[in-house]
Amino acid sequence: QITDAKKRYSAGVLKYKQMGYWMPDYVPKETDTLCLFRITPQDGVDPEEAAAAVAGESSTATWTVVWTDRLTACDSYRAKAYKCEPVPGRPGEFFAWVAYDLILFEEGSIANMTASLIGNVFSFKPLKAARLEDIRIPVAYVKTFKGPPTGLVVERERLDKFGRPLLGATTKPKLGLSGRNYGRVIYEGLKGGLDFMKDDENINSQPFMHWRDRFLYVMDAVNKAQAQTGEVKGSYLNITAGTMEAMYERAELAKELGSVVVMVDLVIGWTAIQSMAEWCRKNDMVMHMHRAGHGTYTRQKNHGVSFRVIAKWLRLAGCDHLHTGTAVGKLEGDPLTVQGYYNVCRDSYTKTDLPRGLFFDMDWADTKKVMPVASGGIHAGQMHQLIDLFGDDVILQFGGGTIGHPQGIQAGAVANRVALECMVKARNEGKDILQEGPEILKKAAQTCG
Ligand code: CAP
Ligand code: MG
Repeated sequence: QITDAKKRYSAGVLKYKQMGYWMPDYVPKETDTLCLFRITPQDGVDPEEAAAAVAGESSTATWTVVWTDRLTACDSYRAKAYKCEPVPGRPGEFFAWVAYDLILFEEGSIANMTASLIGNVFSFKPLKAARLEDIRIPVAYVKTFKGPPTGLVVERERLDKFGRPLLGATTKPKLGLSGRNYGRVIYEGLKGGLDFMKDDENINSQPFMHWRDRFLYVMDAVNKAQAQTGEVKGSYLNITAGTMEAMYERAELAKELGSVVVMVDLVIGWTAIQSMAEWCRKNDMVMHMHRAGHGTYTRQKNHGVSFRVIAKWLRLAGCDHLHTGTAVGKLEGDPLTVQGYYNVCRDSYTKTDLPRGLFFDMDWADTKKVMPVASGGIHAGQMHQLIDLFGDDVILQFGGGTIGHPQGIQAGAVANRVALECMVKARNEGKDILQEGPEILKKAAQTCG
């Protein structure tokens, strides 16, 4: 029997349908997790078989029937591929819908859910490529997560800032500054009018600047800027490190020095993210998530995981700020798709919206909202486009667009704040900011040198 199965398998003849993973009549339950995969079967592989194989390999199956199947209640444990359709305009690609029973995942664990859904299946030979496009996580499973430690409503209350996007900047150059020079950049940016400054994704504790030096100089700068401006300010202290112990140590010092926010990189992994979110929850700290590394698996249109799925997992795992793209800056992303990511961060109920890439309704059961962060090659001259695309609940982050200002860092920060305020005012007065924006910005620029 095993030799037969191997032959069939090598010849591309799959038997996952026969094994029970293809159920075209299945009506998904409200408590099921639903996944939409984009699959590209190898030549000669039947798409429905491929869809069934995805269901099988991401739940209970291996490449052949095993005797021990009969010792389990296999009907509930098997995932069910219930629909498979060609992707319009993309020959060779198919959408496959798969349903997973609630009992398949441990409560409150993104690590467990992802080990099934993106575990083996992406290197499965009968598929040339596979991409997890979207996911509907049932409200019953949503309720097993605590979500963002602070959430955007409480964050605004703590900052006492309403009715406009928040402004930030990433300190540049990414690497090489000493603690003292670094602190100067933070001070000038905040004093000039930014709400936040930010460590870059790759700054941790390198020979040119030990993390403690960075934290001390940065918090000194934050305190001085707060005293001078009378506003609450913050600087995302990147606590990413090689071990959880080191991250906790760094987070503790950030808190002791009076920081309102800490930052981690996506590359620390799901379990570390959930642990740091729990720490932030207990310590009234905002958690900034930098999505470093995501492009390695979100960018290709036919293989990997869409960022909208990553954003859903991150909202449940718990973060307060999330980099979600800009559509107008230096990094890849089209406006509608990027708006779909913003919906995932900010909606209480994510409605199906195909142009924005949202394939399912999803009830978030009032899970706190994440503040999306727009960054990557943006500058004050795009303020009208950014406000038009993303509205008020967003952090606009200009790194090069602040620190690269011809008249200096503080002047760059002033320019951003002036551009933001004039554009919000124009929008609130009912002006068509997309049309009139550039002219309004030019005039405002004359008022700030
Ligand atoms: C931006 C940035 C951010 C990226 C992240 C950089 O600097 O600091 O890491 O924008 O991308 O290193 O490029 P600039 P995303 O403002 O000077 O471009 O937000 O898409 O995750
Ligand atoms: Mg960066």
